[in-house]
Amino acid sequence: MEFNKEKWKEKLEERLLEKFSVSLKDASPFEVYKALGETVMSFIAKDWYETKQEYSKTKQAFYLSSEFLMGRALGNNLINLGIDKEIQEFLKELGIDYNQIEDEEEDAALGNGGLGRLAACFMDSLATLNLPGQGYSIRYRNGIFNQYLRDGYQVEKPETWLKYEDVWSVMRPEDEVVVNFGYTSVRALPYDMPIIGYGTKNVNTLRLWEAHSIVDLDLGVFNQQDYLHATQDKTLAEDISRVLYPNDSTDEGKKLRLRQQYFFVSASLQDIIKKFKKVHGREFSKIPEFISIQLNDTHPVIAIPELMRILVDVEGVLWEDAWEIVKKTFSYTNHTILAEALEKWWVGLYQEVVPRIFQITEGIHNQFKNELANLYPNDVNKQNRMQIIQGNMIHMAWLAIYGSHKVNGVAELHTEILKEHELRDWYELYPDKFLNKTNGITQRRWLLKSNPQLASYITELIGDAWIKDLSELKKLEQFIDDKKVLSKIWDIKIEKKKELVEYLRETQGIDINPNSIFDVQVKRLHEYKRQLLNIFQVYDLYQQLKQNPNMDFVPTTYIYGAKAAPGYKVAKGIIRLINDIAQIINGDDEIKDRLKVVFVENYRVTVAEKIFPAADISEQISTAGKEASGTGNMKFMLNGAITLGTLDGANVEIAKEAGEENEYIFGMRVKDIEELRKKGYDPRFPYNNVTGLKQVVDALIDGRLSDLGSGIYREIHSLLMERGDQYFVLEDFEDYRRKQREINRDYKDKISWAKKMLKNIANAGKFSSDRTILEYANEIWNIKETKIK
Ligand code: AZC
Repeated sequence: MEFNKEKWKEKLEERLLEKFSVSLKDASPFEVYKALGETVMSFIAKDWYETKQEYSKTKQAFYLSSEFLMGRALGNNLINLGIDKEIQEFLKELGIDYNQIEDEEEDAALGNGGLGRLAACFMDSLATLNLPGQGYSIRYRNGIFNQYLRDGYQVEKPETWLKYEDVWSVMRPEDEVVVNFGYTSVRALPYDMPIIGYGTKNVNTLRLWEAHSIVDLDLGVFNQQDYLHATQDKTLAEDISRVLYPNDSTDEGKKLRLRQQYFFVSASLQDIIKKFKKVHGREFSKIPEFISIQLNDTHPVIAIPELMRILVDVEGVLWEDAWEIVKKTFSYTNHTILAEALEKWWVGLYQEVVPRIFQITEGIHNQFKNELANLYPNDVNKQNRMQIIQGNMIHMAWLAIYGSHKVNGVAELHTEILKEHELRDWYELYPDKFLNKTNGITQRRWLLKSNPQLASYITELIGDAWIKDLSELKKLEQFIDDKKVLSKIWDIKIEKKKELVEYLRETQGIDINPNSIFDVQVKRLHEYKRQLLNIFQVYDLYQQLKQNPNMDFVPTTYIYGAKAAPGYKVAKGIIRLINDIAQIINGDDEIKDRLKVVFVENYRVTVAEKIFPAADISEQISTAGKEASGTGNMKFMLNGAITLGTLDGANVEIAKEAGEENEYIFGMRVKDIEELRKKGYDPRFPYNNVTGLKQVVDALIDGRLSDLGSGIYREIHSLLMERGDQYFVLEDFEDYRRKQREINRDYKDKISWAKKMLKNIANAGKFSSDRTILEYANEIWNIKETKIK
């Protein structure tokens, strides 16, 4: 976008006056933020409108996701419009600090973790690539909770991003629809957010539905002074979009959750079909030619029976014809092999919440049951395993696979495991449905925005084409022996570490040595991600430094950031354990500055933008086979951190791209785990035989550490020692510790370390979400670039 300073100033002043009756020089940072946001909205309005017009004529992909973890929009929008520097400069001239303005924005945190953030990166790539794609979800009034620490334990407080309204949302009452549940109906009111592509006029849309009651107040009741009763209906309806379920990779199975899912899915499909009819009339057989719908995990899978309902009940299409349309329209992404995350709904509940949808689901189930009986007449077990309704449970993943034309995993290893194990029956039945789509991240937010120093240095070296084509980074390899370049990327890393140090001093009052190694693990807290392995190693290291004060050792700071699902006791215990150990180590004067442990409170997108650029080591240490892909691992790599990881998820591909010699790979592989399981794993073996391990594990129960009486340390101890150490923490400990020592030695050689950094950056090209999205567009959705002039 062309930047005209006078015009911006005029608009901004006008907004401030109209909205707050304040002049630019007296406006508060909040007022400037609001007015600036609205000014951006006014400048993109026309392009947004034209994008919608153009897209309506062509095939579109709709991304149905219960989560979009967007983070802040202002900075990203200005960058994508290509006016970020100009705005910063212009505000500076007016005596306004841009950073202060940016900090007025709350994160739009409508997601839990990887799955939600992936959806957000996909939105950015779709718009940047001029692809006709739109997101649909729920406008949760409260996103993921804010995390605070009290005595080292997590406490949750509601997140309130809409408290002062959101400048990036436009209400569209003309597109409101009604969603019918068994017992009641609610209004679904859409709000659109613009998704501004980088260096293009295209502005895509993320549509979020808000729930409202049909009758806001029951006047009859209200007149009898029974106010609570009168507002009951309103509250019940509004509950639907009130709060995001704070679970990552586990399935809650609650009624409200099912209502949320059906609510946004039904509203979205009604919307999609209404728009289709406007252009194509009643030629429903053309739906797959113009519409592709991606189901992001099992959460929106109820869309399959819902489209059947719309076609059969509302539009009068024959069941058989409708089913053909459905199968060609949907595709499904699986994000996990953890059994507890594959959603299953209890028949009774499903029937109560969406009775008509239950009948249709049963119809689909019966149809498939007959197919199975014909396919496998001699294998009743297999028939039973594959049924959509089994006993009194509805298997949403099975419904998804049966009703989709494509099914994908999110990294090569993950897709292979699905095909060989979890979804083996299905892969045998439908080999052509299965494909892999390795995840990616947008380099606009995760390098250009979060690390402007490294971004502009890269541009200085190889030009700026990488911003739209990340494979360009490969050109950096020509500098692998260039000492000047190597020392510059080292210096940039130090600069970013200093910025993080400053931030953590301000927000948490901690002092960190910027010359120490920053070893970082940021992600949701889950046993399979093994934050426990990490902190065990730290505790062991602490003992060694105490016993051997002259040990040759580069000072190291271990940084953690993680939210635990509020009901996940063990995860919360691990947070307490990290903070407990942090307090001991950080408070030990003999250790000062050699070893430090920091738990960053309330880890979220905005904090992540400060952490990734400052990391030296990227901890990706999940039990092999458990992490479907990971995407944080890609953000670290792009910013020159070296992976310390197991061969799990996308780590496998990261190591392959950068060369295994440029990462620190350790621990059991998937096949080692299979073998050990067969043989029988006894955690007492490493416990008794690995030097130092026993004293680390026993610290949980011998009084050296304290869970303040909650009993959770004993529980963790028992999970390891008596209940089989499911995630092989003890088994992998020794190899992990060995790699940690190697890192500490290698870090001293600055040039060879910087070479590793450069190798990682140069080979991060594959992990752009642009590459991922192009694969989806070409191999699943069949959508084409539609550029606005
Ligand atoms: C995550 C996976 O755990 C992670 O490995 C993957 O990178 C990410 O999806 C994106 O594909 N799964 C979730 O976040 N799941 C939920 C329900 O939050």
